Amino acid sequence: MIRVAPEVRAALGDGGGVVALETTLVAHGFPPGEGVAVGLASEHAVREGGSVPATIGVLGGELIVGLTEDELARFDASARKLGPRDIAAAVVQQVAGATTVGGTLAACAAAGIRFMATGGLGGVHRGWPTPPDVSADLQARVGAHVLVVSSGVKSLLDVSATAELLETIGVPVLGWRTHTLPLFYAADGGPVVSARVESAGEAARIAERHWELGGGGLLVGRPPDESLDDVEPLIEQALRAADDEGVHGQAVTPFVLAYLHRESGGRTLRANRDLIVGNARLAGEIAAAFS
Ligand code: PSU
Ligand code: MN
Repeated sequence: MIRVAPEVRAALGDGGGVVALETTLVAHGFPPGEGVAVGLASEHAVREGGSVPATIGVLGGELIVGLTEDELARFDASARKLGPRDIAAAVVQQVAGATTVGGTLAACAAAGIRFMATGGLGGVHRGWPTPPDVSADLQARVGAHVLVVSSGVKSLLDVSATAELLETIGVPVLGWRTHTLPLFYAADGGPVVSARVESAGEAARIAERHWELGGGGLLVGRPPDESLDDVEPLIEQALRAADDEGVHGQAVTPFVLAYLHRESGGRTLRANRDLIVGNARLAGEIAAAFS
């Protein structure tokens, strides 16, 4: 049911650095055609960081850990969005399925991968408990012993509430050369992290100690290189539009991202792409330092 690419299997066998990458952002996070380029650039960045990329998704009845370039090219908006609970059905029903952070973490746990990169973690949606929408990305952090590099939590969510929940479930939140959790598009203004780290080696050592103590997931928050500090009004507008159009559940995040990409004249799209690729590079460096 799980197919691990030969290069990934070899790296795992030798104790080399491997970084998992998700496919939901490829299929649903960018306009048609652009997500695949972001996925490929992320793979390249993981290699620059000194590790092997393993992009994860479901195709033809298999959970693939390490998609080929041709396979990755098949991930478009028609792919089913797969959280941890959705993988088995997609495998049995033989549909193309793009894994979220949570879905990718489930695959990491199955394949023995310790590092992952993404753009922004899912979390508690604004207005909780109406709707009672908390991303499965959070719960998946408990069981999978994986360090995730992201630019914090997606700022269309309730970031403070998400940070509180990360504390409750025991996830160390490490700030990459910062003492606050990045706000996805914006570098500053987020909640205080549990520890600040200055180097890939330091992050890798903390992960090692955390796992020795029986801990599960860790988060490293890397601020975007170029901070967009004026998108909050647009986010509020996008969330109102989602509400007006009756968009809810799994469809909210892709709807809001597409709205922002369009209404910002591509500024959020460029920022999103750049932060994803930068996070992939850092994850590659941390995974290499760990090995
Ligand atoms: N980061 C991005 N773009 C994305 C995502 C992350 O820059 O599209 C995706 C991830 O797959 C994450 C998902 O798991 O958004 C969260 O969706 P939801 O809020 O429906 O759980
Ligand atoms: Mn959700």
